[in-house]
Amino acid sequence: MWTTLSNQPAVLGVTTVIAGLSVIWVFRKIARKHKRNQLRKKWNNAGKDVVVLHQFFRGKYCINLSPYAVKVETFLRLADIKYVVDSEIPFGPKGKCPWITLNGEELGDSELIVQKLTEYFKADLDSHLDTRKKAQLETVRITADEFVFWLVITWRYWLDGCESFLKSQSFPSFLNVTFPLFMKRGIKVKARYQGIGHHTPDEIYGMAKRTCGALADVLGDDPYFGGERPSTADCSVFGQLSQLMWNAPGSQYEALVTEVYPSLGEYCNRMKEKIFPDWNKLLNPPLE
Ligand SMILES: N[C@@H](CCC(=O)N[C@@H](CS)C(=O)NCC(=O)O)C(=O)O
Repeated sequence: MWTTLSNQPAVLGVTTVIAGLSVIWVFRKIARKHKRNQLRKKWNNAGKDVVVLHQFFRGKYCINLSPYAVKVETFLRLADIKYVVDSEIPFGPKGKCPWITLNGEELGDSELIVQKLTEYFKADLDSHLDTRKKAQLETVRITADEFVFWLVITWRYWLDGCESFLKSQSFPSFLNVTFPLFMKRGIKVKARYQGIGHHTPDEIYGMAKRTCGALADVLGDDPYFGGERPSTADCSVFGQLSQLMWNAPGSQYEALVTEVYPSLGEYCNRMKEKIFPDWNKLLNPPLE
């Protein structure tokens, strides 16, 4: 026996605490599963071919803090697909936000969602583009979804410690304190794995500036990346740029689209006005 009589109460105490925490953990898991099942019934009753878009709560200036949620909502509107929003369960089958429920089927990942909706609703936003332009816009989309995203979140959550970002959200006070604590560390680790986290803040800003410059050059004098009409790639670019435009108040990252490359800021406003005439009403709190 490895315990002695003198440390038996301590061992008993630790065992009791572990057992207590395990019971709480199991109950929380069951409660969550039950809640999700209840909500699932509600989502399944949204109506045939009505998309339930699961995403984070709305922000003060931008309709979402997730660029991918803005992307999917933009696509839904451009494709004229009926949808309702759920913000109770923002993380989906792949542990990421956003995700959708369509006719009882759950689907994660913005890109797979857009592909599925394009096929299912026969809603091709790119039918006016030739093969070469489509290919060019696919590389623009990948730049936005897979590179701009990392630049922005590395700065937002780690380098800036959530300071500018929190000004753009209506979080309850306890979250304003706890959110930076876990996000700063979490994103630092992820950014290191991705690779971007090994660069200096100046190098990361330099990359963001060059990428925004390239996007501004691709846009040129056109109103949208798709030319006269927004394309699928516009959903992604708008999703990512919306984070600089509205979720980075007073920062040098916001200035990238308002001062350094103002055509990108004008583009954001153009997309907002065309696709979300009710933008201000969607905000939290709504703007009159
Ligand atoms: N490739 C995914 C990325 C989604 C994603 O990374 N969403 C973020 C919020 S903006 C998220 O859920 N992060 C939580 C995590 O990575 O654990 C998509 O296109 O939907």
